[in-house]
Amino acid sequence: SGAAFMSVTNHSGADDRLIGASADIAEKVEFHSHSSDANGVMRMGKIDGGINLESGETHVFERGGDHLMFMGLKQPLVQGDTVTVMLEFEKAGTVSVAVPVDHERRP
Ligand SMILES: [Cu+2]
Repeated sequence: SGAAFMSVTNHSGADDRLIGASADIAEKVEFHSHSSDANGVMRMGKIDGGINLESGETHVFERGGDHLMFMGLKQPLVQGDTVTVMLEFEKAGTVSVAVPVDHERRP
């Protein structure tokens, strides 16, 4: 699997909701969150029901926080390639995002 990070800002002037994502390179793309359990161990879990984005709001997907998870990669992610991710919004519809593959970036 692989993960993608980005920040998404709602410039539409109306409240919206990010309800799904997809990419050609993966069977499916899920929204995940990170949280620490009672023992301080970080666990990630699927975010159900999408992500609310009020007008003007920015949602950040970042390492150690919420992220897009590519499940069932169909091909290796090659350094320097660009992956097209389709974000699906309740009102704005589908928006495509070009995500550069970067195996070297660290927080
Ligand atoms: Cu994940």
